[in-house]
Amino acid sequence: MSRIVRTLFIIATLLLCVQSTHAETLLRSADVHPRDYPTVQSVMFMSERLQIYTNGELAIKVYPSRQLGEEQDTLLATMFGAIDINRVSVAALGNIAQELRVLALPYLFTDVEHQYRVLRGPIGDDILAFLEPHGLIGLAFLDSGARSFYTREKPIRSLADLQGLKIRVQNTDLSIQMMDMLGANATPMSFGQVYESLITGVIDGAENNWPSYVSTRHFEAAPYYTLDRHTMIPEIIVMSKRRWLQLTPEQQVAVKQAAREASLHMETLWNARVSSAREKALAAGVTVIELDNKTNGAFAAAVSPLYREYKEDPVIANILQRIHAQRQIP
Ligand code: GTR
Repeated sequence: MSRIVRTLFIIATLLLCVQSTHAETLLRSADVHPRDYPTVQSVMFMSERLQIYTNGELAIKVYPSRQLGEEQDTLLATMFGAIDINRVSVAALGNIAQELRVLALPYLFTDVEHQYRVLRGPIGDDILAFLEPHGLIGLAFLDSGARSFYTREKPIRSLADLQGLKIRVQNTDLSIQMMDMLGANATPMSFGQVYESLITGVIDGAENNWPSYVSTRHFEAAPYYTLDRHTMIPEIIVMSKRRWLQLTPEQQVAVKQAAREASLHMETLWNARVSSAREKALAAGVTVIELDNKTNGAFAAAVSPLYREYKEDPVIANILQRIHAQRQIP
């Protein structure tokens, strides 16, 4: 089924459901991850809070494991109002609201504290607001750690090892450009296709954080994990603006509050999951490669032209400057 047909199919099915259920109390939420993954658990936590704050008027039903489709498809359905809430990677949103690409730039954050200062403060709020003209309400950011490379046949220990390798990337211009600069052969495809592509050798590797690397079982097919931490692209919870406008002002406040609490709760869920994923991978014999400072520097230098390019956009240049100013605790 082509992507557009698939999306229309999802939209039609969900719109039919809207008419036949008490949809005003049950918000549908999509996620590509399985039920026990922290993002799914975090939106379930949001639902619990929401029920409390609205005296049971609103709750969320999460459809995990790509039940409603791949990330980009469900995002379109969310913009149309056929899906109410969606938990996606910010990378997927950069294709819709250009300004959000700033958060997908490599080596943007010095550490997770820097990322929290940015995302949990006024810069984060301003970035969320960029979504509204596109039919989406940005509710909150969630942890996603750092993305690193993993490969099937040989470990990546230097830039030279990466040259010409077919690396699966999220379907965005920025990640393709980044792989070009690193000398890899970017192969965009949806998340759900990666496992089979690794098994069959259609690609040589991919890149993701510890929890995704393990929950997808990619580590079984690609047992060399190079912790180069090239990006720290957060997750995000968005809501369809069409559905948002149907809520009362009190319900809107409750949704935002519940999302904020889910975002804070995610930190604990995430840290626990990173540890357990790492242990599981190590127990399965995965080889973990840490790069020395010089090699890390070479990776960062290779992708630095991206900054020159993105700074040409005055809006992005301004956000970048504000993000950089948060490197040290102000
Ligand atoms: C994960 C993210 C997913 C999806 C996936 C991917 O880290 O949580 O939403 O974007 O990466 O690589 O497609």
